[in-house]
Amino acid sequence: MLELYHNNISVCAQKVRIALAEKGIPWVGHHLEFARGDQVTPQYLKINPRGLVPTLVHDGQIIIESTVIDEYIDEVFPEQPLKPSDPVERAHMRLWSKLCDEGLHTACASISFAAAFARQLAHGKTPEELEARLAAMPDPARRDRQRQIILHGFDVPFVREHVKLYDKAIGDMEATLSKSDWLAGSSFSLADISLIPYIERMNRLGLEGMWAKRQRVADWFERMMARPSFSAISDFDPVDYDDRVKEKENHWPKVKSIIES
Ligand SMILES: N[C@@H](CCC(=O)N[C@@H](CS)C(=O)NCC(=O)O)C(=O)O
Repeated sequence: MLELYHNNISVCAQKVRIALAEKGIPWVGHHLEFARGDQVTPQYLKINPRGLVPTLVHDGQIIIESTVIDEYIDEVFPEQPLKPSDPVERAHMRLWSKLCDEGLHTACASISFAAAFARQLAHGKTPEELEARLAAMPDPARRDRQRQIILHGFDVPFVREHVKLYDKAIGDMEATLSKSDWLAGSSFSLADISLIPYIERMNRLGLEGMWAKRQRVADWFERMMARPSFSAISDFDPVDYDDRVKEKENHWPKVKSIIES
């Protein structure tokens, strides 16, 4: 049996749900609500000491980290392979995964927090309750980033750097997609799966201006949304944190000014 500890709008959980959907593998979900701290309860920390989702439990074996989980799924369920057969393309695929793990993910968290989640986390909590919730996070760096964004939003220097990092990553996607249909080369792969949630997150935050002049990224995103596996994102409505703010708020002028600075 496959059990997935996840959150409906977590980008890393979306990566795993898309891989499972591409393979048509059934799974049982355990939804964790971030704002109330389900991910930092002593019980969950025993399964994932980082206090993060996703966590996959396969026949009792615990696998953490979305990139590792996606490769695991592809190895254990080899039908409909999601890794290119060509070693060079496989190396390219892993470079895209590394981009997510080594920078884009943190940038995504900063932008999402500044645009939406900081207010949602603080909502209804006394300063003491908010501090207690932050203090429960196992990663002090992540905790400190969230504290600063709650206070200063997009004006925190590292948030501005993260906006620029994101813009560069989308520029790199545009350059790659001018040479091949898919990010790793000639076939849809875990590289595309890794990036879909990060583009959809910006879309939901109303920051699609990031690829307004990047036609190949726009076309690629249309193709990704047309795949049946996109339901692994679109069928899962926000429960606590809500990234669908584009109808209510416009953060694009601020983000655009950071990109152009
Ligand atoms: N490198 C990890 C990152 C996991 C991660 O950051 N998960 C976020 C959701 S996308 C989370 O659990 N956040 C909870 C929190 O910040 O308290 C992975 O790829 O699985």
